[in-house]
Amino acid sequence: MKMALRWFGPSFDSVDLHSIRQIPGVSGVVSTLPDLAAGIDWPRERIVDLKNTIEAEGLELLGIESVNIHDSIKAGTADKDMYIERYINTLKSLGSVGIDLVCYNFMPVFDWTRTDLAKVREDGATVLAYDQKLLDALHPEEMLAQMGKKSNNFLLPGWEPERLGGIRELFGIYQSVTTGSLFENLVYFLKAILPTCEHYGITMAIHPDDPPWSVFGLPRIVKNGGDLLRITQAVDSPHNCVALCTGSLGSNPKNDLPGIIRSLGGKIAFAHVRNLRHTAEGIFEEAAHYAADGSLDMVGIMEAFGDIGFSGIMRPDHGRAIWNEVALPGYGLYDRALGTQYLWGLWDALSRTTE
Ligand code: DNO
Repeated sequence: MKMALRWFGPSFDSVDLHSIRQIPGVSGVVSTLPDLAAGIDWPRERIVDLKNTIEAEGLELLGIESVNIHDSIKAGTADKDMYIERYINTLKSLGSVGIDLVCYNFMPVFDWTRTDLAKVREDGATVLAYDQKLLDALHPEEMLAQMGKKSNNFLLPGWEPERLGGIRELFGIYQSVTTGSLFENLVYFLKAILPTCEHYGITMAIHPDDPPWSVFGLPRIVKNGGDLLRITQAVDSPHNCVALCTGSLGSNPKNDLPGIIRSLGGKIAFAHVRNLRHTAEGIFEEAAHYAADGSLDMVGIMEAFGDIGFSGIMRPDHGRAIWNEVALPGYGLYDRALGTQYLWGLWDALSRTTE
């Protein structure tokens, strides 16, 4: 198992590589080119630059999170093949510089959704939070404006202003898309790209929907263990894998995370491990990685990763904003660094007791 931190690149992240390098047990980062909107063919020299920048600090580029998928592919519109071709070209460039892991999601319009990016906790730390009742009272455009205001002036991953600027049109293209056709569009996409992935040795890791239920009436197809298994079985390839995100799946308390990890086994290529607190149905807030701070069975989760012999890339996920750090919400240095140490602590202790 290798531990990574997510890093958005020098112009988009408050955290520098030098600091990441000083976290014990973190050997690399997963990164992306945040200025390239979904649907753009990534210039190879930009990828080479990113890799060189990371390696110059003694870290590895352990994967790309994410190469986002254009809405035409997800909605299955007439121009989808053009965007799939560009995605394939990007994969070829990534593969040619030795990148072997690509994370993506298949959520219509939005990536992750929260109703608060800085909910103040009793100790003064702030966290990302979600309340279905608040969301139901909002129009998507209002939510977009709120997210923008609370982003600390950072570009939020998956919330590219130029794409979401046309939010009404975006909703329009999904009007006739059902969960069934969204799933078929995912299978169509995977069948088209996996031969390239196999050629270059790139594993695709699909990220669960966050939260794992429909928002604003849009269809969702990556909500639980059954959905993830079905996706991995729909196109049979060792490169068709999963990014197991405990926080996304775990916002629905019905999702038995250790059970899901065991059922997916070797299909998990990438793991985002974080904790959250359930407040009531459809209401949750994020928490420290430390098990007792939230509702998720962090020990059982790490034990399940041990049981499946997990040897992929793991990263801590959204941290609380603490110690006056100003960073991209969820992606400061301090709490994620604490998270890595907790995850390594569990991992080391659990592997000692099972030896
Ligand atoms: C949010 C992240 C997501 C994730 C994408 C994967 O903080 O977990 O943006 O990276 O959904 O494509």
